Amino acid sequence: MSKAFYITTAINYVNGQPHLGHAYEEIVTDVIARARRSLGQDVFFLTGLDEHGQKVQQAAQADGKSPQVYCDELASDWEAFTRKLELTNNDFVRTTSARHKEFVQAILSKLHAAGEFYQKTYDGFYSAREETFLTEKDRRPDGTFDPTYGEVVKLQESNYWFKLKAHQQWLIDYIEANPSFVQPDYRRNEVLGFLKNNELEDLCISRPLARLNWGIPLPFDKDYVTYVWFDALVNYISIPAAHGDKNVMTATPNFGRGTSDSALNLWPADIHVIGKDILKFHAVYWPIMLKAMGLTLPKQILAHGWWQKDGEKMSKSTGNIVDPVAVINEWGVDAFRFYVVRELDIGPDGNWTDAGFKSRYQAELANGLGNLVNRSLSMLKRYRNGVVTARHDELAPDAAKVAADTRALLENNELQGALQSIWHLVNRANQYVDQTKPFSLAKDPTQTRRLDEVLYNLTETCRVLAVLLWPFIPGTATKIYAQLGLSGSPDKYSATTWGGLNVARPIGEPAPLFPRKDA
Ligand code: ME8
Repeated sequence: MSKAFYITTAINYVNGQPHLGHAYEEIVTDVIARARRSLGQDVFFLTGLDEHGQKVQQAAQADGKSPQVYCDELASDWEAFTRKLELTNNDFVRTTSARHKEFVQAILSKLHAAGEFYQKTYDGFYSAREETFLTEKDRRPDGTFDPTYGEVVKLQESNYWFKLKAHQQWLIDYIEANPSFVQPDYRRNEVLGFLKNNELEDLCISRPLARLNWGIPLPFDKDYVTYVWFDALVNYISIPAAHGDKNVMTATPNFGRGTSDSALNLWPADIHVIGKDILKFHAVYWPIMLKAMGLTLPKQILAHGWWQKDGEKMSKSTGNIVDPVAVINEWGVDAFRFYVVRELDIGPDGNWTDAGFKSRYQAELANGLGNLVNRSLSMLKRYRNGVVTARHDELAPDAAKVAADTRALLENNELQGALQSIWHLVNRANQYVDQTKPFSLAKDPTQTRRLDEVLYNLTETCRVLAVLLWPFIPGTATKIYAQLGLSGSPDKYSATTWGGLNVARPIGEPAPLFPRKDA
């Protein structure tokens, strides 16, 4: 089986309900996955949950539940959330599942046998909030630690450590030789800067049971569980292994899962989509872990920025949050999907404002796209009983240019740019209505032919737009197809070719795509 385009999100901590940041990452990844499928690629999209570690154990405790019960309850909310966002993920990983835990243990055994770990007593500082060991170098000039670490305590503890240090120069060389490995460029420079200016510390991969019991037991020492990040990163290969991916199985010869007849070919991942805060884990620790396992590196780590609301950090405690489910219930999932991708390019930080959301809804969705489709189809219904007669190519060059530009942007994961490109066609077609004035042509018996031409151009443009929009707002794209009386789904980019409309077959019923909300 040929290799699929394999794309992942970070796996989300199940210590609460999904928020705007999670929704954004999932939608960006889904748009890329859908776009690649539309362009003809076989795609495997993986998302899921990070269920171990201290954060989850503490959240469960605060809720008076055992961690497993707590995770099981929340996992069903998170899975429902993937459907709410209309994600097309092919699998959903939970790090407490047997398929994942067994694989992590197989990897740990292999690395242990290969001498990649050693045991030592650590004497230093520890941030419980970030579950991380700190050194003198982490102190700020005034001697304190960054407040993001929360309370920092002195700690003396014996643990297992993974040898990272030895690979520092190799990683620098790799990132320099592969400019697309970390994107955008400024994130790549950040990683290179970090690697060149700091000596890498080895990574502590265990936590003593006495302090934390919510984790995967180390297969070679029953007194320890696995550090949550070592467990979590491995999800990107444990799921391919569960699907029998031979590229991953070579790294774990003793691992018994997977059947060859249904085996998928996934690894290496084409894109890991992550937020900027977890870049070091993905661009430093993960490549070195893979190298030690004898596996190829992912092709790209694509880091997006962080959302704020009204210019302030989002936080449950201050109530400054955006609840994606509430927005979707009020405005529809496509309005939400559209806004987050149109508003924020993959890379910089973004700012949610309710006014900005409403303004894009009104201007771009209701008055732009919605109005174009509704007036085009309503005029065809009124003047021609819903039937276009003959093909006409006046807007064909505009549609072809936008389709070509959009394709190039999609292939480069420039989703915001792709939407801007698509809106050139929306605006061009709305302008075409104003210029050709079909409502005046309809009153003039000598203009019958011209009206036919104009209506064809408008209707066909709506069809092409449905195909272009499908990765972003699939429900709306499907509604446009249905209103055009077309069977099937607008999910193949090749259908952007001009002339696909059924001549002489009536369209369906026009209905507003984005109802105006005047409140
Ligand atoms: O970090 N804006 O999980 P997580 C944009 N379990 N993105 C945001 C955001 C915001 N305000 N807040 C969070 C974890 N994110 C680990 C990952 S992967 C092997 C393990 C993004 O639930 C964040 O950057 O804290 C990350 O990519 C994702 O949401 C999950 O964050």
